[in-house]
Amino acid sequence: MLDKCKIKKNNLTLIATYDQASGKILKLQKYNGYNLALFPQLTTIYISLMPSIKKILVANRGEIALRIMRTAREMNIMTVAVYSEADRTSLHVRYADEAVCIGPAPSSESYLRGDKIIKICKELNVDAVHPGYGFLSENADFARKVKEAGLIFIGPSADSIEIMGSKIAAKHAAGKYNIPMVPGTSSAVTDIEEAKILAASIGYPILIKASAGGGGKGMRIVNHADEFDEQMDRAVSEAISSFGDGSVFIEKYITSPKHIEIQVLGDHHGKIVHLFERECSIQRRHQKVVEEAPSVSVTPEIRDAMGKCAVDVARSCGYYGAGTVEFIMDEDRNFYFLEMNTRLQVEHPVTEFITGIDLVKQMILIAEGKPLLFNQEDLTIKGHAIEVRVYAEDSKNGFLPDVGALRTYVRPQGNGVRVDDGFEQGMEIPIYYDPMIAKLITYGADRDEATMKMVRAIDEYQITGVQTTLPFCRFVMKHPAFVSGEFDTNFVSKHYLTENVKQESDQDINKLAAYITARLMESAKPSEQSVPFAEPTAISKWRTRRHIL
Ligand code: MV4
Repeated sequence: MLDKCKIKKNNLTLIATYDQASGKILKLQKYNGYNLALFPQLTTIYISLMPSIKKILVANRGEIALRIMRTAREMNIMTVAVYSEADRTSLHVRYADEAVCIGPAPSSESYLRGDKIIKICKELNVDAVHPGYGFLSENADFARKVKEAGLIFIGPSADSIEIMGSKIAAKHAAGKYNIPMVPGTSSAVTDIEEAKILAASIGYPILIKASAGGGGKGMRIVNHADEFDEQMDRAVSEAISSFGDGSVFIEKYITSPKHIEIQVLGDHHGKIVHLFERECSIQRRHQKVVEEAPSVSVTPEIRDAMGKCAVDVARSCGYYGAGTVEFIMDEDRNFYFLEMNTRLQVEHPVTEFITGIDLVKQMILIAEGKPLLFNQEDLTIKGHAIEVRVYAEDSKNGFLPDVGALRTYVRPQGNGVRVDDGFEQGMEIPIYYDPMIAKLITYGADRDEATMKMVRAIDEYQITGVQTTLPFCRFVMKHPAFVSGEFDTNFVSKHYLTENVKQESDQDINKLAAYITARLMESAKPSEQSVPFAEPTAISKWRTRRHIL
């Protein structure tokens, strides 16, 4: 929809022809006929035409929905929550100014129903949608439909999401710049014999990756040439069944990498900056458990080089909004671009601590068309932040998912401690969604201080009713490999499973077990359900150490 409007600015009368949906000016003329569109000093007028956001619908649940709403409230923006039937009593529902039930518990019938969400936006006069992470956050089709409905998608363009969603398209785009990539094919494998010749020249082991995969999904390791055909067959058929796209490519397999990612922010005016790195190597089955910023393995020189590469990757797809460029770094500190995540990430708070920048606020300002008000040189790292993810999983028993209610739930507090969660004492952890209970983040002047704060905060955290990954997180904080910084993506298998517990069974079986347990608990009578009260573990033995002198 095109519109014209007259603007008075600095004693000038201007006529702007602009596209209402995007707020973009197509033509800007002085009242007496000059074409002013080429005058960069008029960007302030350009900006003033962008719609300001008064109401945001958060298309997500749990901690991230709350985290987004908190910033919205600080910006005097109204919030709308959507929730599934399983989340009726959730904190994000109570925090929002308005809330709408969008369907039954399964995500496919609720949080993934983009059509329903857009309809609600129209009915409730919503200006913008924040997708959070997961669910619809990297769905290009949803981003496109939001825009077509005249709403603002608080995130990148649908085209950027699409390019980065295809790992082959992403490599292709990034190929326009001088960005280091793991040796391998730059396009989809079409000729198996040709691919085998390449694999032999790169050297085994190699990885076959699905173009539509990412985050560790759709990867296959090939250790020897004689497994190549079999693994290729499997990779292609898995890619077809999981993603509906059988394109795969091959890469040299870096066996002990560090996972380092760079946070970027880009505005609608072509400015892109990076907010340094996050170290995310400590993960289990591609699920991150401990993240920190900055990384002990990144020198100022590497940081600068990696940051520039990340900005170039973002530029290669005309990126705006918040995004993360993922790299792996080998033992010799060579780094390679892997993929770009076109969303706000779970671990974004560590970057917020070390830069002092509220990433959600920046996302909203960017979506309003405002220019970034800082330059790369203005950004510095101050202190050190560590995040641990508290999952309802039994880390002392093969990380089996645990279900149940939070019988005791007392958060740690104090200087440099942040807890992002969506639960309260007494609440049931729904089985339908990610089992993350909370993110615990600590901030200190340096890595030692942040680590010590983390141990203190973990010890203060009182959770009973479900088993959690807190003991594992404490184990990590105290482990010499973590303390020294000499760890990679194999940390858990190298130091934890072998040192502690029996090997876990298949994840699908775990999920099934969790489901059956939940069903059994539902059918149990309330009296049978109640468990004897468990004394929460306290950090002090004060009861036994009171003195009468
Ligand atoms: C790799 C790799 C080694 N070599 N690519 C996993 C997540 C996805 N973004 C890509 N991943 C990997 N790609 C090559 N050529 C090792 C991993 C990897 C990994 C990467 C980051 C964090 C954790 C990981 C755990 C296992 C494997």
